[in-house]
Amino acid sequence: VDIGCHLAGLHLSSCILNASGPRTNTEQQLLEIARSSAGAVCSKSATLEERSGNDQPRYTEIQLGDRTSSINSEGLPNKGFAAYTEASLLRRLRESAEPAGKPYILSISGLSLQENLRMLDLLLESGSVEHLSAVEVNVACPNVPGKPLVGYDFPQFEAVLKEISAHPVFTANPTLALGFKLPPYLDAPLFDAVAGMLNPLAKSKGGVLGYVVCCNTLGSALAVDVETETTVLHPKGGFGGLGGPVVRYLAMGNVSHFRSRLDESIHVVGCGGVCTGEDAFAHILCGATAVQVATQHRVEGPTCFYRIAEELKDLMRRPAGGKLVGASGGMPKIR
Ligand code: RRO
Repeated sequence: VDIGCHLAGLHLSSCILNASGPRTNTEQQLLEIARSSAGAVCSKSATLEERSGNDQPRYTEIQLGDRTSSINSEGLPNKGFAAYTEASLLRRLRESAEPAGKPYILSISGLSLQENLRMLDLLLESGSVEHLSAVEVNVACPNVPGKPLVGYDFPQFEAVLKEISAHPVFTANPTLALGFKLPPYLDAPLFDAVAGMLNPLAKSKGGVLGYVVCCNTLGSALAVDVETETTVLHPKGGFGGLGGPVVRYLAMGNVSHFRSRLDESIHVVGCGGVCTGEDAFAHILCGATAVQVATQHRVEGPTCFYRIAEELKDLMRRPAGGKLVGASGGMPKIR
């Protein structure tokens, strides 16, 4: 059974890959993903300069049955843009990649449009760009104090989409894929509005947009400890981004809403609550071409990519035989 896929011109030997965020900060962590069964390696969202992130405690887990969800307020801790694009890291990733040629996706999350454009300038100038498969622009971090979420501020979002997709690094490197990691949306007019901004950037319209990820964590989640009568997390008044199985149905709704509205040449990557092969298949039925794993990767480690892939293959071998139809815009049948 082949669970590979073609995502925005890239070939992934498995449609299950890691999400930016958990276990993606250090070179060691990225190399472990390269050696794992993940279909691609995706870095922690980079800023121009290294950041240590918000104060501790900034992460908590929520257990419902045997499923683990999470709330985080990490605050964009990362090693800085240079660390994720330096030649030695890219060489070690290539040497460790199993199978060879596994795509490497650089996630960026500049604190301003100018910072994102500056990182793309540096990429254009560097020799690293030829060893990079995709740039995934995160417009959905809920946790940086004083920085409202770009994906919810439509005038700002539209400027970001236009300027980033017009950057010469993409025209100079036609195989370099561009993706955007979106926040979750909750209302049909918002899906219409965002799809209306994304569709003009499609490759079929002469643009460079290859994919979107649906979705980042759901912001403004609040966990409280009833013993101490305090918030569980410290930064930003205790609020953080909710991820994992508790948001899976919302993520799948976002996948389906975007799949039905976006140009066929813009792929949708599902992200939210994927713990099992069945969860991955459910995302694919909603229209996902590939799925990213975040909280479960953090909890289980990179062996999760092998387990989830094997579970998905077992599902595909059923007599009823699911087909991985996400790339062709598959929708679940309406009962
Ligand atoms: O680092 C974070 O606090 C963080 C980021 Br950049 C993000 O995009 N999503 C999230 O849940 N946490």
